[in-house]
Amino acid sequence: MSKIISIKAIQVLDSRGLPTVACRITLDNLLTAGVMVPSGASTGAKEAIELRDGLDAYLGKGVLKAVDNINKIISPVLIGQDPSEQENIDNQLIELDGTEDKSNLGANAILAVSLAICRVAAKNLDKSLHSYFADIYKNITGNSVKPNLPMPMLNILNGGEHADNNIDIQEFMIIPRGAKNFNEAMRWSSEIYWNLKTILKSKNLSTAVGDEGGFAPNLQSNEEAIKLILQSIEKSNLEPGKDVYLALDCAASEFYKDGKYHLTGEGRSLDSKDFADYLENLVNNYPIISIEDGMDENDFDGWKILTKKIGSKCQLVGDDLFVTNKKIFQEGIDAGLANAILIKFNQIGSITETIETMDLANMNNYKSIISHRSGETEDTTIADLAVGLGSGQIKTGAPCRSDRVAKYNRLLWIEDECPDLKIG
Ligand code: 2PG
Ligand code: MG
Repeated sequence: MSKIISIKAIQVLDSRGLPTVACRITLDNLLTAGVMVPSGASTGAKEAIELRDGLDAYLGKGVLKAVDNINKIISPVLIGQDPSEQENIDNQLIELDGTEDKSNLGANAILAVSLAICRVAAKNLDKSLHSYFADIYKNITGNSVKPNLPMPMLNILNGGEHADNNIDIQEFMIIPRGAKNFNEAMRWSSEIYWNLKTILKSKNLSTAVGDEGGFAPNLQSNEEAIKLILQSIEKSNLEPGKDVYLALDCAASEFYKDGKYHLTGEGRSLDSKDFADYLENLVNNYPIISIEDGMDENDFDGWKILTKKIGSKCQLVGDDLFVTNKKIFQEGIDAGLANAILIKFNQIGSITETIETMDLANMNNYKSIISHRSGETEDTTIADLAVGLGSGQIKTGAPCRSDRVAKYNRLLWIEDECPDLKIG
C-alpha cells in the first residue's frame, strides 16, 4: 500500500485571469500528480460554495483561504492515508467540512483534493485516468459502466453571461453526430468553426470570442445565430440534421425575472408557456436535439410544461436545475422534470458525489453530459471522466482557446491509444 506524504495547494489563474485552486499530492514512492479546479459564471443558486477571499486582491476573487484550508486543515488529516480509498477520503472531506454546501472548507478546496487523489491513485496503479474512473464507479455504486468516447457538443457561438453581445441564449452548440469517430468529429467541428468565422467576417460581424471560445457577434435574434451556424455547416459540405445537429444552453435562469423570460436582444418578454412555445418552435424548425436549462432553475411548472411539450423529441438537460446534486436531482426525477443532466464536478464538490449523481441518472434513464465550466484551466480531468463513466456526451466549448482545446486534444489521444472505444 502506498501512502500520501504531502498535499500542497497554491493559487493559480483560470482562463478568465481569475484565481483558482491548484493541488498536488505526493506519495511515499515519490509519485506525484496535480489538478486545477474550474469555476462557473452562470452558476446555479444551489451549487456547492466556491470559497472566495473577498479582499482587495484580485477584486475579491482570491482563493487563498481555500488554499490554506487544504494546506493547514485537510493535509494533516490525509497524510499517511492510502490514495486508493477514494470514497472513504471523500467522506472524510465532507465530514471535515461539516456543512451541506461545503461552505466551511470550500467546494473548490475539497474538489481539488478529491481530484488530485484520483489522479495520483491512478498513476500509482499505472492505470489511465479514464479506466481508473470506470473502476471507482464500480467500487462506489456497485454498478458497471461501459467506457466510450463522448460525442462532443461544441459551443461555437456565445451569448448570455459568457459574452458582451446582445444574444440572450448563452450557448449555441454543434453536435457532429454523423462522424464515424472522435477524430472526424473534431475535424468537422473545426471546419464549421472556421467557416462560421468567414461568414461572420463577410457580414461585417465581430469575430471576437466569448469565454468558451465561441464567436460573440451582435445579432438581431437567437434565430439569426442558428441560421448562421446552419450556413457554416453547409459551407463545410456537411448536412444539418444528418451529419451535424444543434444544441442550445439557454441558461434561462439568467434572464428570468418576475415570472417572465426577458429576451432583451429581441425586445420581448414571455411567460413560461410562451417561452416553451418559443423553444418548441425552434425545435420544429431547426435540427436542435438538445436544450439545456430551457427554464429557470425554480420554475418547476415551466419545466413540466417544457418536458411535456418537447421531452419526447429533444434532450432536455438540467444544469442549474439539478446542480449535480443527488438530492435535488432525485426531487426533479420524481417531479418528471427534464430527461438529462449536466454533470459538473465543482457544482457538488467531490468525485464520489459526482459519480453517485451520474449513477442516479443511469438508474433512471436520464442521459448525462460531462461539462466544463466557463472558467477553465489546462486541466483535462473531465475528458477522462467522460470516457471512464461512459457518459457518451461532453461539452467543453469551441474548438478554440487552449483551456477548451486541451480537453478535446486529450480525447484525441485517448482515441488513438484505445482503438476499441466507440464514440457516443
Ligand atoms: C453552463 C456553463 C458551462 P458556467 O452554464 O453550462 O458552459 O457555464 O460555467 O458559467 O456555469
Ligand atoms: Mg448550463
